[in-house]
Amino acid sequence: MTRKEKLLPAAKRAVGLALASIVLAGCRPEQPSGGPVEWKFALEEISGSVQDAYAQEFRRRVEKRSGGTIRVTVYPYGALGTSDQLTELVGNGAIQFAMASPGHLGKVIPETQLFLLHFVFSEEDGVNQAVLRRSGRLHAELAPFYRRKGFELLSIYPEGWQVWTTRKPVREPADFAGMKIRVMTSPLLLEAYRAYGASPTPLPYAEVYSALQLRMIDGQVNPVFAIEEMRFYEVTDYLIFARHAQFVTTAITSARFFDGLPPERRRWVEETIGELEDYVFDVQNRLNDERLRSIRAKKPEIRTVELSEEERSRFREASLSVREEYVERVGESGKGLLDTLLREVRAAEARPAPTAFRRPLLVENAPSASAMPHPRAQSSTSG
Ligand code: 6CS
Repeated sequence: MTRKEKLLPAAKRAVGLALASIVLAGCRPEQPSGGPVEWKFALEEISGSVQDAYAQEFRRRVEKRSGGTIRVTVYPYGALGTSDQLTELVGNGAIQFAMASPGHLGKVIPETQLFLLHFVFSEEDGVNQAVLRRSGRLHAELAPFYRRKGFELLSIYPEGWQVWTTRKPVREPADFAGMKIRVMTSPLLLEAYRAYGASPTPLPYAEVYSALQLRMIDGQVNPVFAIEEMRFYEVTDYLIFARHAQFVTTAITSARFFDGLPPERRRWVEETIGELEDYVFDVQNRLNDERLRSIRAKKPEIRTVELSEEERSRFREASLSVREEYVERVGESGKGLLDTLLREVRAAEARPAPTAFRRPLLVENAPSASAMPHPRAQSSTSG
């Protein structure tokens, strides 16, 4: 699906998905003709997105390493199915690679909902990147939970800060009261927004624009690049920057496929995945910055609100009970993973790492966030 294309109506898409599954299920990665082997890589995002940049670079590097013996086909969101369906397609061997975001994957691998908790990451982007690396402890502790479900966890990477898009300003949890906010479909997200007094509404990605347009929901949450490319900004009035969570995604393949690869091909995959960590980190930084400028240019009347530290601390306080809910739902392993994440973030913050830096959240020409008055205190907000 390209950025300009309209989203398919649900029924038409369902038929398309069924057909795509049948077609793909009949394909084998090894080509009997002796031509290049085809690897299929499916995305939860459209062409031009962060995930697309990742997969296109994966394609370029793997094809080069293989000397033309492997051809990688990238399927953007909408071509094969919803996030849940892509995970299924990897599981049944119809495709070889996919992105699987914890916001949806949490239904299959509850442990991954760790990344849906609020205020667990550092405010320093470089620290978060370091903590999520394939060589890190968190990756090592999370990978066995993917294995249990038949998947190899290739990479965990951040796609930027989550931003609330709303029709009214939000500065404290009470501002969420009764607000229907669309969330991804993992159950912990319902708890995360109920903790603020909102009415969370889980929906697949493709249905968000029309739900906003038809006012079935009042707001949604996604990183800036996605708000721009999915045109959510057209049907919203406010962008609320709370730095409450990073959008974290994972790249997966099937364990059976991965284990069955000849050592040389497995090495090509592993080397490429390793190189893409820094690559995609830079891409998401750039896209989130550029797209904020683009939203402002296309819709100058949109208002941006960046919460002050004091305002953030009220949300942080309200979010803490959801950590307990996570541990309760996931059990001892969840407690271990949460402890590891918090410990790793603290340790990385303490290290003078060259990549650790705090980027200004709002790009140039942004209205001074902390200078923005609370709507209850003053009558006008701008941005
Ligand atoms: O909100 C969602 O459902 C989607 N958002 C992004 C940025 N990527 C994939 C995910 O499915």
